[in-house]
Amino acid sequence: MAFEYAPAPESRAVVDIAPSYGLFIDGEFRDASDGKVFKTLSPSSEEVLSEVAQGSAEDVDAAVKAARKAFEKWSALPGAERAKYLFRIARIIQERSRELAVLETLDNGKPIRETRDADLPLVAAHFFYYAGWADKLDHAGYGPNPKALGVAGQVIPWNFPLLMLAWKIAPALATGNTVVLKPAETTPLSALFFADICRQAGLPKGVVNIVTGDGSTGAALVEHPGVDKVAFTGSTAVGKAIARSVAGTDKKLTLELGGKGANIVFDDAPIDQAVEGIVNGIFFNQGQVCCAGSRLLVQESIQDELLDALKRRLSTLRLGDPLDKNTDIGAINSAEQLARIKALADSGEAEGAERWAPACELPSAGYWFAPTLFLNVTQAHRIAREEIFGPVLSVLTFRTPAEAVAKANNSQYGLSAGIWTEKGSRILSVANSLRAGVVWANTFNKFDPTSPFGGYKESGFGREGGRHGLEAYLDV
Ligand code: TAP
Repeated sequence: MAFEYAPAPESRAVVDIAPSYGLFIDGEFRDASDGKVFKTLSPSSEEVLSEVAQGSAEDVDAAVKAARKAFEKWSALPGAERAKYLFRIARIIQERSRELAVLETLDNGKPIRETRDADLPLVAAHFFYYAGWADKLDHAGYGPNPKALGVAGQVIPWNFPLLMLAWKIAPALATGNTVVLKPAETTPLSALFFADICRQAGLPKGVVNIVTGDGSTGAALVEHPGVDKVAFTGSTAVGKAIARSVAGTDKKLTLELGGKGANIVFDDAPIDQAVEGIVNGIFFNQGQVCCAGSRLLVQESIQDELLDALKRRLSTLRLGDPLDKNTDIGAINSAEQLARIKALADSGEAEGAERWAPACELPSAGYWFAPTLFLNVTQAHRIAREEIFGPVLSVLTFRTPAEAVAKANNSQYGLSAGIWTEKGSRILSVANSLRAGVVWANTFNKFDPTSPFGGYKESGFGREGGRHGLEAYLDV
């Protein structure tokens, strides 16, 4: 692993971060009602990037009222008119994508190569895709004149801050809803830049409101009686608490929660291609991906060959400055998340799995974790059962396809899986037996706005993306 830092060519000078930001309510930035603020920092350097308003219950109330007021006109606009705003937002995102990519990398810690080549193109694509639906809702298969639900309260996590915002806001606006969105406490900045883009696009006041804050701000939003629809992405624990708080109300709810994806490699798989897919499956975004391929299931007969190739490949990954275009592994998003990853990795060793990582020197400032493999993992180990949400791969073996399916399905989660084989018939039969919302064949972590995404079991319910993603925001 190489650790000589080239000076970051994607200079942070392309983004102008203000020393402080307010809440975006009714088309204006304003301070929190009680004047409270919190700091957001760069996880790769621990440098404070900005101070952000901490939204109170009173602020959430003001945002929901603004969204309610805006709803009447927004939902009554012809779909083609709403589409114009969404297309405009999509184009501005494309125009400002370099600035947004650098901003996201600074606030989140993920490599610029990912924000530039994956996050930002997908964000724009999502707005373009749902802009295209806005005037075709009568043809979406939900009968004539499907109606918007009203005010959507949306709570998102820190792992794909702008992309999760796009997944939530684009379909909500296309279908005529208005929104109040709460970004994660550690990554509020791209949502606030998005608020500025809404102003730039001339979006009517109150259609999009951004209330920054911590979990208490999220709870105030979810519990607000003026919210008609709650959309949440985050941990299964918080998702369960939200489901309880929404129970007994007439709020609609969709939950996108955790995962423990199985990446299954059969003995006829092309090894080099599979190794790239395994690396992409678990080390993309430092493994902080709900659908990460965090369990490798490898057929016993090719175990040695595959693991040798995988170790060689891991030794070439570059960890370091996320603004360097050559960086493969960036920083972990927060000190809390790093502590969670360390604790679970320690449990792997304590329970008897064999830990392996390439020779690796971690930067002294910031939050870092070396790409790590665990061998000789059993299904009982915590690292095989619990979501680590970090760059840690648990390796298990199997002999037959039936055993692979049984092990893959032996999880409280059911979000994603991958299959590596040359046999098309095997892809179809294994995919049909997997209880996973998304199954990739001979690839991993491929996203497209036209494809529905979501889970089974404790990974949540409801689908985002594609035509199915409209249903979550329509009274059908
Ligand atoms: P959470 O703690 O669940 O946070 C997610 C969001 O909910 C954040 O905005 C958070 O605010 C807010 N929140 C916290 N407590 C709340 C409450 N009681 N009521 C309402 N909102 C509340 O998760 P995290 O630590 O940010 O993210 C890691 C976890 O999220 C992982 O387990 C991962 O699996 C899951 N995740 C799942 C997906 C999908 S698509 N299934 C995607 C990303 C992440 P603060 O940030 O201020 O705490």
